[in-house]
Amino acid sequence: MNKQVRKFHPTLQDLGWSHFFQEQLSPKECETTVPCRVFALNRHLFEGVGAGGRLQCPLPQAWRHFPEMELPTIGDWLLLDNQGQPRRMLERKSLFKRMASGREAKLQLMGANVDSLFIVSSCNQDFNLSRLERYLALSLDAEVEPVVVLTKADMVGDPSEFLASARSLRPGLPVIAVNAKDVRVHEKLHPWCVTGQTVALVGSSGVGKSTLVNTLSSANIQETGAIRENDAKGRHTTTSRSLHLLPGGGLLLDSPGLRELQLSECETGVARLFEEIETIARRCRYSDCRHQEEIGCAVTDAVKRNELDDRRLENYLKLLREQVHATEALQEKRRREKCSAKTYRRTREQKRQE
Ligand SMILES: Nc1nc2c(ncn2[C@@H]2O[C@H](COP(=O)(O)OP(=O)(O)OP(=O)(O)O)[C@@H](O)[C@H]2O)c(=O)[nH]1
Ligand SMILES: [Mg+2]
Ligand SMILES: [Zn+2]
Repeated sequence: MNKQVRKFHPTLQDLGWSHFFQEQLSPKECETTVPCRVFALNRHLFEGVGAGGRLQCPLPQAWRHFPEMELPTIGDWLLLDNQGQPRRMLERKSLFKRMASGREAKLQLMGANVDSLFIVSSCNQDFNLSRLERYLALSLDAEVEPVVVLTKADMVGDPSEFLASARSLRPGLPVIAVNAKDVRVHEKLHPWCVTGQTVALVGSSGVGKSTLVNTLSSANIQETGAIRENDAKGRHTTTSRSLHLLPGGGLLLDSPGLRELQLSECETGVARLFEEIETIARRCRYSDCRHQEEIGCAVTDAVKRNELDDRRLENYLKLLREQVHATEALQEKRRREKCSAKTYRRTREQKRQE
């Protein structure tokens, strides 16, 4: 099929549609609605793509009171009625979320129905194992395959040290060094960028996420920006999330660079990533051992015997503490919202009876 035609008239399968979503439709919905995937969101206005092409439409007024988790994010599937109005959102196959930056305890959805995650970092000062572990925990929690993409390999003589360090984070983890500006990146990332598969790009600002989108789409669709020379930090060029259909198949979700990924409700991901520490911890004398120099702590013993990396243990403990804090803050917020929703309904009921 001609590449241009394919780009503008995608089938639902090109857009990531599968049995998982089809099975959620009632016989009536099959007749009266059409599915549409969220490609971009601007407050309450969404841009979607379906088999009929691209459309822009506001989200229903009533949805504005929905909790964050029930509001659509990039990558979600919506069912539209024959007026083109969204009727409902379909259950997600996967979801990435984090604690929003700022003081208020708030969840931020980062993308839905993603098949693999490109954790992008560069062969420069951005490279940081503890930061990579945060993203790995995020993907393992969402049961999405992680791939570490190390950009700017062309800027270092030999990227093998970066590759080896990243590979040490998890057995079998795919780690690929690339020059994001070089067309050969297609070959290297092809296994994940196939028709109907959605890949999300995450990482700090300036690591080359949008550059990868441009090279993989063979087009200049995303703005890119130079990094600061002294510390290799980016300038937050991309400011909103967006989904892009690749001419050769596959979808890429570009996101703004994160200063720091604050995980939320990600206990399973942390446990999966640090499985070896949790296994050693079963041998600690006390079941509530905090692995901080307590008597009979098998974990700190393993560090002393050089069987466990001190940095990795520190990061594990830090992520666990953050999880407890984030979960408590979110539970408290949800309790408050439940109370105010009840009051809202009661007042509305009273007004109706008057
Ligand atoms: N030499 C080289 N430069 C690269 C590579 N990848 C990205 N760049 C450059 O790095 C700078 C930042 O790239 P962007 O694609 O804007 O980075 P980003 O991750 O999208 O950044 P934000 O949108 O701010 O999150 C640009 O000047 C790119 O040309 C690479 O592999 N090699
Ligand atoms: Mg960008
Ligand atoms: Zn212990």
